[in-house]
Amino acid sequence: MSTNKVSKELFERARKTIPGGVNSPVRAFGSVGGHPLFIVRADGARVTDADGKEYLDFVGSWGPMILGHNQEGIRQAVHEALKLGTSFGAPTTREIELAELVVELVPSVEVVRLVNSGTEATMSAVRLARAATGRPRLVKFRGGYHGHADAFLVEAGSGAATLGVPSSPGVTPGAAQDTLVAEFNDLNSVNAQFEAYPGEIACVIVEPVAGNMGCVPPGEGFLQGLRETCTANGAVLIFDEVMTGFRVSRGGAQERYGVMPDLTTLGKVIGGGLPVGAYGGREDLMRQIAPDGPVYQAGTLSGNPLATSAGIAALTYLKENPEVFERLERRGRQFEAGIHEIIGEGNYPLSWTRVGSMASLFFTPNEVTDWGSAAQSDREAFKRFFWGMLARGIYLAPSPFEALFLSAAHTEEDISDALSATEEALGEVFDGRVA
Ligand code: KE4
Repeated sequence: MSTNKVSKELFERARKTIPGGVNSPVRAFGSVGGHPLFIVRADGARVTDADGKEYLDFVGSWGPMILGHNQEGIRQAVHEALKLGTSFGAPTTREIELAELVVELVPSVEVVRLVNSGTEATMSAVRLARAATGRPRLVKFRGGYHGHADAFLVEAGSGAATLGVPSSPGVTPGAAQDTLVAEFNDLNSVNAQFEAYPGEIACVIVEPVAGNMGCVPPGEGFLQGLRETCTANGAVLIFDEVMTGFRVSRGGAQERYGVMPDLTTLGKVIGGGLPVGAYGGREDLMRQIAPDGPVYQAGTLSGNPLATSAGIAALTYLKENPEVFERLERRGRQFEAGIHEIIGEGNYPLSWTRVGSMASLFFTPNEVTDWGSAAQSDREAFKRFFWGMLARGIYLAPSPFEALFLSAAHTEEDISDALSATEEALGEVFDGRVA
């Protein structure tokens, strides 16, 4: 358990005025116990907590920090934007620049609307799909997480799964009744929903690489199968690329796997660490969004000048330095090779998944392909591993159902250090016991 005195005191103070002392549940260390670290600064691949301790960071603010923390170009861009004011409530040039970058980099996006979070992006994309098709139902996947809008809090992943409330109180039957659940990597379970509800399903929303049950790659043909099923049934295919966008390749999962959705939702990297989300895709769909069309969606701070300046800096860097993805892939391969060496031929009851610079070490010896297999993870063992890594200066997401993220700031030596810590921590967790 962390004995970080100042963080502990801050947490006790925070709990007095903020639910759980945090502004997003998964940060509360609920599934690993103890109290969260209060972070006071971050640079490159490292974060520093309120007790002055520095950690090698594999949370990366849950995905946005693909260039590392406090990246020079992003910091400068925000600094310059700040001199001109913080919010105007009027259109700005930067919104055009960011929209043009998204359209240029994300293959299927022709028109895009900027919002303030991934949740806003996904809830708006589903609203659009329902409006465009005149159908009420959506299909999501067990363990998939698309933010906290009512319709998604059914068998949700990420913090909802971590806290054991995958279907949250407060979500009324009316809000949840149109949400159908299928199994990730199981096309039959998707087709079964279309057969059960012919002509009623507006969309399928999928994390093309699941990241909220841990990192679970799509099986061969799964994404293409979803594409064909949605086309055959006149349903909208939504790739929720809030996590995978600009991460698993510059053009996201749709570029990596060559499957084009009708709508794409984005977040995290698009804002360079400031609050930006976006949804976009086929022009015939997006032109139905107000004020072009009747589908209403709005936001006071959507396209905010500071946030868009950070997003433009982040995406411009990725556009102009495509070799970043090769570097991320090399670091990912280095990490993977080290993990495979540690796991060996069943030394430990663990399995590893990775897509580019997002990965997961699952505390189950079986291959993880969906929520059912991910949920077999030994949560107690993960908890001991988490604290063992923290004690060695490695900051992982405090949940067995999250991905770890590498950034362009992680060096070969950083990965080597993380592997040494992993080997030691696993030795402790399993008492040096071979599985
Ligand atoms: P936000 O509303 O948190 O910006 O985005 C929601 C969202 C939508 N879609 C996907 C695929 C996502 O991963 C997320 C948010 N991811 C979690 C981490 N697994 C955010 C962390 C948190 O809830 O604090």
